[in-house]
Amino acid sequence: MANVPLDTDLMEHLRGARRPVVLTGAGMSAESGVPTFREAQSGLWARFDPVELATPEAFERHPQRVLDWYAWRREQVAKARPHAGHQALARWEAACAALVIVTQNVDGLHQRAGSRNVVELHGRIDRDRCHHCGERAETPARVCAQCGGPLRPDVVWFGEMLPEPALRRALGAVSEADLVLSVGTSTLVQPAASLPAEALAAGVPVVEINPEPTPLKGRTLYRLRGKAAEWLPRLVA
Ligand code: BJW
Repeated sequence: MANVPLDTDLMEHLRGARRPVVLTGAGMSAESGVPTFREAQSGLWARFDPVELATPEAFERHPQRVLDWYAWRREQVAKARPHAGHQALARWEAACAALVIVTQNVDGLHQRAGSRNVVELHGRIDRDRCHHCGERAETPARVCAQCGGPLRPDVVWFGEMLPEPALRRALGAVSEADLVLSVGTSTLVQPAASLPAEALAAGVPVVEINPEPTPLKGRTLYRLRGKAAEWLPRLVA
């Protein structure tokens, strides 16, 4: 928990970091009221089948079912507000312009807290794009203005490639990082999960903030058990 004394090595890594990368997952938004995916009781996948809702095949078979589910999730995201952890990361970026946030989250909460250097690996839930040609929809509509294809949320579903520029930026930032924070992610979904693993393989310190264990392991891993909104303001004073 957040009242345990901080390891001196860890504090030195944090204070000395010149090119930090922060990887965030659904747990980062949990305290803002956005549900995670894989938690046993409260996770979305405990109540809904991802194969039926978060794959291109599901959208092709039952488009309205998928659109209705995303409309419900968009309402949740619209109500959410950034918390003290998001704000701490925005302050860190103000003090360290090289900081990069690589997020798997689709909710835009980092930007709403003031972070600018944010790489979105899994897209954005508040935008639509064409399922056929990929063109983003600028105004609400059902079909694409370019090709007439069906519009869908601009997120990355299972079996789909991540946006190439975002993945390239994330890989580049991690390859140059001198510290990686992995916050609120189960590190189960590829390729995002490989980012902290690559840093550990290169001997770069990785600080993990999570109330639960994850598969990450390595000599340079520091595990902080607890929640993002408790730990981050303490790490980034
Ligand atoms: C707290 C907290 C608090 C709670 N504070 N912490 C190699 C091997 C095996 C499989 C694959 C592979 N490569 C690709 C795959 C397939 C697949 C994959 O990885 N599957 C695994 C499940 C096995 N990956 C893909 O399909 C990806 N595409 C791809 O790789 O293309 C090439 C390819 C395709 C097919 C085959 C091979 C190559 C695309 C992945 C897209 C993921 N999409 C989703 C939905 C996004 C849209 C939407 O929002 O609807 O993205 S699924 C979901 O998982 C969402 C998340 O971004 C993502 C990651 O989840 P995350 O963020 O880690 O959340 P949780 O819930 O898992 O964990 C939350 C954590 O927070 C927990 O640990 C809690 O304890 C913690 N927590 N409260 C801090 N307050």
